Amino acid sequence: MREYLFPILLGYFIGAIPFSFIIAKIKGIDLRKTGSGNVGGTNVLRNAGALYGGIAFFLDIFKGFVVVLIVKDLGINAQLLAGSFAVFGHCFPIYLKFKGGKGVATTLGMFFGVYPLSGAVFFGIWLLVVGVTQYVSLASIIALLSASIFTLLAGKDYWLIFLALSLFSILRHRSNIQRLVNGAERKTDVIDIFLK
Ligand code: NKO
Repeated sequence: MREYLFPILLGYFIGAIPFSFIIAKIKGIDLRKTGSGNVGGTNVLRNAGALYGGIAFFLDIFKGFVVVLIVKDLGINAQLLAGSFAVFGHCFPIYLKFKGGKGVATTLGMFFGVYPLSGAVFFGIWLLVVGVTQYVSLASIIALLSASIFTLLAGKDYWLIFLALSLFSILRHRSNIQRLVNGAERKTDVIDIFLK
């Protein structure tokens, strides 16, 4: 157990750094009171534009990636723990009274760290769905499931961890799902915002 304490604590405290919240704050925006109210990259993009949104996306992804990288030599279990706790840290950050984001970007970073090809699958599917529908939440849900199923088909024995993390993040999209069903979900033209 003791050898897992380091990955758990590292994952949690790095994952809990609320980069999206901080980046929006630099622009004078309180993310919790703007747009969807979510402290995630999408809400930064929506309200602070491509530069700030891009940096927020990058840092929230990077924290999930880097904790996996740091514990690489400790083996796969340590990597999975560090990555998973980074996602929990992002969702329940001690620095924001435990009210964090939905965990999508940090899960993507963890996927990239543990199994880069699954991260690539996530990224491709996410871009495709967001490009076609402009619903970021829908893109996130489908990309999380696709990357997990890909990991299963690739025969990785940690696929269940990927799927569990994905379901955890999807559960945090309940209000988005409700809006999607009602036709009330906001559209964000991510690709247009970035290319403009
Ligand atoms: O605010 O509730 P909301 O609508 O924000 O947010 C729902 C959303 C929450 O998740 C996020 C993080 C999503 C991270 C996805 C990372 C995908 C990589 C982004 C790179 C963008 C590069 C675009 C280049 C276009 C040319 O589900």
